[in-house]
Amino acid sequence: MKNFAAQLLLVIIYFLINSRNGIEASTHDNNIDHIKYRIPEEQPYRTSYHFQPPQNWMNDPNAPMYYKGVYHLFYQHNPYAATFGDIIIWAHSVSYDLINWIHLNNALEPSDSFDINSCWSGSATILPGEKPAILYTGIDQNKHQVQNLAIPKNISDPFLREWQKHPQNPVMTPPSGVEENNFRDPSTAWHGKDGKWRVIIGAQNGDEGKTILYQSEDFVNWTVNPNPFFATDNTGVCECPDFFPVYINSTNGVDTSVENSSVRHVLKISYLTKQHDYYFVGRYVSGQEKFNPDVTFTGTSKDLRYDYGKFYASKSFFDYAKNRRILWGWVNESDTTQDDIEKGWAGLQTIPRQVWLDKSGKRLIQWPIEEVENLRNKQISITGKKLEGGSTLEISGITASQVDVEVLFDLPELENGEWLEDPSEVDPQLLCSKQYESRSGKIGPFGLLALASKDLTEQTAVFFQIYRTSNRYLCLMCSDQSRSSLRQDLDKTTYGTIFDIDSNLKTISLRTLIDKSIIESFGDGGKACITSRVYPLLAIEKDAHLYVFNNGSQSVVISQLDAWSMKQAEIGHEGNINCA
Ligand code: DQQ
Repeated sequence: MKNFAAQLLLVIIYFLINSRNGIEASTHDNNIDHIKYRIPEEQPYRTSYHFQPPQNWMNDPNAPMYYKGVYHLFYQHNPYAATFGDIIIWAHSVSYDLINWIHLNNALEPSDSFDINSCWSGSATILPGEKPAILYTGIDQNKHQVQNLAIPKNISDPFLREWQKHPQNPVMTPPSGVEENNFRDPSTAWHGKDGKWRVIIGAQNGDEGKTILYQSEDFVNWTVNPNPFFATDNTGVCECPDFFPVYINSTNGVDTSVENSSVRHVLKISYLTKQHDYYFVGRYVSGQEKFNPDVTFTGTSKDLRYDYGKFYASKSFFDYAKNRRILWGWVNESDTTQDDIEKGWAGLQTIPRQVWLDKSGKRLIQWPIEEVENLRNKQISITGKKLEGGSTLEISGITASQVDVEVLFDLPELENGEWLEDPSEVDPQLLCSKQYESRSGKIGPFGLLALASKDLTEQTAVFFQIYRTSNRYLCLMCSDQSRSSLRQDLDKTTYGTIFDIDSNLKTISLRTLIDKSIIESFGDGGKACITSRVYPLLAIEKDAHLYVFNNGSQSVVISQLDAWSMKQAEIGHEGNINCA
């Protein structure tokens, strides 16, 4: 008996030691079968400064707004599981700086025939007299999609904790020429010069994806415009449309209702069949209630996207406190559903981005909001360091699993770039699929190896490579997840995009926000963005490393590199903040 007790004790001690150590294998052990997963409570992948609900599933950001000194974020949430569910509600959090968050009670839950089967996405509009109003999609008792109105119970509460649904709901039902189950996601409304409100709704009819415009004088009674505001073929439903003006010559944001010669307009559509957010710069023809994009949708890699990685159902708002337009986007998982369930959560929001129109007038620039810099802690800097082709340099002394890194590379003569015969034929994602060591690059590939293990068996390479054609220069930007984890069951798609660069370009910048299982990269000052979700087995916590590398035949110089370990954001329930 004594013997049995001793044996039992040994088994328990063995078990405890192994579960504490988490991963058993050494960093040189490539055989996945020998690697034991960390116990879920240790949560090495839960982010420390990105917005996440306390638990369970999150998808689209909803109704972001600034109201009486407080930022609001609502989001699509399954309160019961870490998977998308039959019942989706609006969860609600508030913040004073868009980085530290207080979770409040749910704002909208199914309650009436017009939303009894879920409260889907929608947007906020601040009505005259500083009165916020929300338009959202209800899945009604027949499982049809309808639009509903909700207003705060008490507008003197800056947290806007309680919302009441309007007695005239639904305020919009599927019009003719729109499928009953493909009519959703009202945008923020704008106020026309004729005093009427306008809002667009995502829709589909057969092969045609479209956005439908409604008008109203009182925000309750809405009339549909018979002609689509914007339409494309073979794209599925146009989810979560976002429509807003941008200044032609300023990084400042502008209120959604502004329409004059200083602004252009942007329409963003989340195409269901593509699962990407595409945007179009163009002209809003207010008299005809139409949007004319400067370039049409091609369904190829030429179309402009906010982000070339995981990023969907985004929504922007005008932050009148700081005169800027802020963009939120949902970052989906690359992990398996089973692992999401075991971790107990799924879905992130990006770090909010400021957006403005590039000087070229052709594309948007995105940059992490300045408030994220308040989390910057220990700093490491490198200046004037030459990186010969084939070299790798570790950026040590920072917490590589939780870091903000900005690198400015001095470029050699662009004439030395790789020749590209016909850029219109290029699929950047395909071009990125070759790993950087086997690329025969001249200027590049150079960039960062993020969330890398010491022996580099795990790494996510975020890099540039410069190309030239007969009349212009191009930069390929890639995020290669193929070696992001020793696990085989993850989505490891490699992402990429290619963009024009100025023939006089002497430097190019790369900023990357790394946070446990997310890598958000901003190329060339925010011209191109790629967000990745990665789940390394080895490169976690103290075993994560960060490197800068060059594998082109030409050397590049790190003109300036700054990397900061990032502090944890304070995200938690009211009265219980501290747990991200
Ligand atoms: N997510 C919502 C819909 C929207 C989709 C449902 C986009 O309203 O079209 O959670 O991700």
